[in-house]
Amino acid sequence: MIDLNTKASQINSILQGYLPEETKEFGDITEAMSYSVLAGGKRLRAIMLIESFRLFNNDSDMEKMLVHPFAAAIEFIHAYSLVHDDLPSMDNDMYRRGILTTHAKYGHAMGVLTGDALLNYAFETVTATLKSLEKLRGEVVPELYARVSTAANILFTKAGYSGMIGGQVLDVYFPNDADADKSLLKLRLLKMYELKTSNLFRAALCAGAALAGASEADLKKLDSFGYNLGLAFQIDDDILDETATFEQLGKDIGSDRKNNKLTICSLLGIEAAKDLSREKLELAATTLETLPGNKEFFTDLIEYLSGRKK
Ligand code: GRG
Repeated sequence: MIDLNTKASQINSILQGYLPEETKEFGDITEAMSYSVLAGGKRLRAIMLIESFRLFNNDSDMEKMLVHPFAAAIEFIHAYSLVHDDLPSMDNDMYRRGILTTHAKYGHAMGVLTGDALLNYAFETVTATLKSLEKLRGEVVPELYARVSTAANILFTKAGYSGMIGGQVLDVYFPNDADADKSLLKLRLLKMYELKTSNLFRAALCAGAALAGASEADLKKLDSFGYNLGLAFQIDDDILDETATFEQLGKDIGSDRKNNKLTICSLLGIEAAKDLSREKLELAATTLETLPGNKEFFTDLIEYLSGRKK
């Protein structure tokens, strides 16, 4: 069985290495960036990015010099999305990962700026890898430039207006129209979940594989795998928001109900939501079978996700 805690600790070391050095030269911004990133978290996206690379490639130098910065960058993007999602103009949450949210600790403006800085810093981190390519092979290898630019494009597109941000737009402006047709509401919710949550899963899997030199056909399979994994993850997130405790989640529970949000749980009921999550994980498992490499990690990940408690 996978040891996600050990893997998360390895990611924390990587993140510490890539975060900017703390300085008061620009007020609290570097402290708030570290606070938001290092607060904890399962580090699933970074772990998936590295494990996806390993399905196709076992070059440990390349993993360290190219894949680790991308793993750090996806956690910077994820952290920024959480910081902004917690703002008063969005979900207005005071706790995340067991501690005060960034805006609750540093003030509203610093919450906005910290999210902005983390997104920008993700871009700085991945583009800096271009400088290390020569060191990796002793010469400029165009193929590696192509891989980095493909991976960066995947990451920032999936996180952008037609990806994760687009999903947040649907989330914030999605009408809680209880009278609308149930199957239409379900379709709209699943589209929003795909955009908001599946897209960073897809980005992790496809960017890691692109860095490894995976084929277009395998990237498509990973995209589908990440789609279903992300949907199951978000459905379970909704279920946990209803059923878990503050101690388990490290954040206020019942947040969706507090914000009068329509979720797959409020629409279908908890049992049907659990069935839907299982169905998505089964689809993910079927796609996984068609991928090359040692898939033990991802098989275990599906197992973990089918019973996750936090
Ligand atoms: C662009 C502002 C903005 C938001 C984008 C991702 C997102 C939309 C908002 C964050 C809040 C949220 C409920 C996102 C859905 C994805 C999700 C379940 C995030 C929590 O991920 P975990 O459980 O978090 O992996 P940890 O703390 O473990 O890293």
